[in-house]
This record gives sequence, C-alpha cells and structure tokens, in this order.
Amino acid sequence: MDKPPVETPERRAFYEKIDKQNMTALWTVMSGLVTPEPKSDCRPVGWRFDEIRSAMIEAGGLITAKEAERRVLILENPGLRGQSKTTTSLYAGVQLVLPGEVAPAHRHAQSALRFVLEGSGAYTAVSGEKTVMRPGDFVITPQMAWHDHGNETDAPMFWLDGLDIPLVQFLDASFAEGLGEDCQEITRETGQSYAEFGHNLMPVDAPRGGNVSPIFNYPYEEARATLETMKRGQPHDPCHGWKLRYTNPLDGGWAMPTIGTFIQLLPAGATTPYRATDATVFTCVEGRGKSRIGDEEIAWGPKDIFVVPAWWPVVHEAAEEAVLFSFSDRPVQEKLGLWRERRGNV
Ligand code: 1HN
Repeated sequence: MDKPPVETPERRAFYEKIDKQNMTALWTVMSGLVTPEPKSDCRPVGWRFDEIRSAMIEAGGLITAKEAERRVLILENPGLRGQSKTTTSLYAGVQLVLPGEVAPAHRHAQSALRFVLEGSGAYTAVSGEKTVMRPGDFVITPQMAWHDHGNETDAPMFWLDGLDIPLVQFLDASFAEGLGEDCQEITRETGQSYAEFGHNLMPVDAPRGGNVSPIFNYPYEEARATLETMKRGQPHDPCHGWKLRYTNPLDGGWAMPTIGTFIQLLPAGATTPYRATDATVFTCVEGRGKSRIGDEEIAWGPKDIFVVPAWWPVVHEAAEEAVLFSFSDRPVQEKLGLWRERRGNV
C-alpha cells in the first residue's frame, strides 16, 4: 500500500486493454484508496461574517426568499469547489430572511440544523409547530419534516444552515417535495415540544428511541448557563475547554442521526493539540481568538465560521473566554466504528 508498482510497457499495454472493458488493476490505485491516515481535499478555511453579511444583503436586493425558495449562500470549501460541500460529508450555508418574507414549506430526505447568528424573533415551523429563533439557538429540521420559515420582525435574520447533503448524495437517497403553500398548517402550540421533552420529563408513553430528538429548538440561554455551571464545577479539558454535545432526550444519543452538534466554552489561552476523523464546522458565538490548523491560522470572532478538516491537528487559542458551536458527521462515523481521535502532539 506504499507506492504503485513500476510501470513496464507490457503492464501499460495491459492496463489500456482492460480499461476498454471497464476494469482497472487494483495495484495501480491501491495506495490512493487505502491510505495510512485520512487524506482529503477538504481544506482549513474561514469566513468572516461581515463579508458574508454584506454579500447576503446584496443577494437580498437581487432575489426574494420566496423566489429563491431558500436565500442561502453556500460556504464552499476551497478544496471542494463546485460541489456544494463545506466538508467532504457536510454542507453549510448562511441564510437570510428579510422582514415580511417567508421561505415556503417543503420537505426533503436531508436533515438540517440552524444556528442563529443575527436577528431575533423570526420563526421556523417544523412538523406543525413553530419555534421562535434567537441568537445562539440550535434548531433541528428532521429528515422529511415539513418546514417553512418566516420573519415577522423588523430586522433581517441570519442563520447558519448545516445539512447532510453530501452524505445523502453519496448514498443516492435524496427525496424532496414542495407543499405548494407558503406556510404549513400549525397544529401545536409554540414551545410544546420543549415543554414536553426539554425538562427531564416526557409524556409517559413516548417511544424510548427514535433517531432524532423531539426537541427541535435548543435555546442558547440554557446551553450557555450549563457551560457556566460546568466552569465553576470542574477543571476544563485541555483540548476542548468545557464542551457539551446536544442530546436526544429519548435515548441520550445524538440529537440528529447524521450530524453531531456541540457547544464549548474555551478559557483564554491555547488548547492542547487535538485531531479527530470528523471534519468539523465551527462558528464563534462569543469572544475571539484564532485556531491553528496544521500550518494554517484562522482568526475568528462572533459569527465567523471556520472548518477543521478530518485528522488535521487543531489548537484553539482564545484571546478571551470564547464560546464555539460546532457540527460534524461524528454520529455516522461512530455508528460505523470509524471515529477516532488523538490528543496531544503525536
Ligand atoms: C433547505 O431546505 C433549507 O429549509 C436551507 O432553510 C438550505 C439547502 C439545500 C437543500 C435544502 C431550509 C437548504 C435546504
């Protein structure tokens, strides 16, 4: 699995002959297929929110949310341009809904998350229930759930979208349909899911499983308060600071089947180097700093977004206490027995 064997004229002629029969000799490609360590075209990259924001405001003058269906600028990884990918397996974009706009109801096999960046009070409706979105809230749209968004406030709303589009594309399992209406019928009280499942209680006959959390808005206020309590109660992890994962209360597992979601509080200073097989999309919620990813350095502040590719060592250096939200394909890798991490400089 080191390097392909040398090519001789006889071998070359053979390869050309079998090529016409849709065959390839494994030994000519094996070293690129079965690599000793993860090898990816995904690159470390960062986007400043200021730049995204001004491009989105410009987009807002060019097309309505309704005409676009979703007015989103895709954050394309520079190593994966033209593929609508932010990492090899995940997509990220920033969405703008202007005052008075609606993004019409549709549903699809791809799972989506929203992480609110700017604006407060717009809603998303998911499976018959609305939730009001505030900065730092993490919102889930499960696969094949009807969803539409609306902004009845007087300020633009921006959020980060994370979807498993490349994963679903890889598996050729995409289905999608429009409802034919702007807004779906609302059948549940706003906040009902959180009331029923968000407080260490659940309806007595709720199923003890299910691959997605019945909570579809995890408010920032509570995640932030938990981080603060952790900070008082225990020393921080050298690689992560104080880090939480969002869970599904039905089974304690991941909130979403294909995307792992996390929030962490970094103390001022540098973390210990860390690498893992799940390429991760980060956004800063509070504070500022920079991350050294291999030999690259990416500076970040509130609402900026950056990518740490699979198996690249990362050191986060917070200039002041900072909060980062992040997401990756870790649940998929764990289910397949593939996920690995390495702590420290080895
Ligand atoms: C989608 O449904 C949304 O509902 C956002 O806000 C981004 C990207 C591709 C396909 C569907 C949304 C999307 C998307």
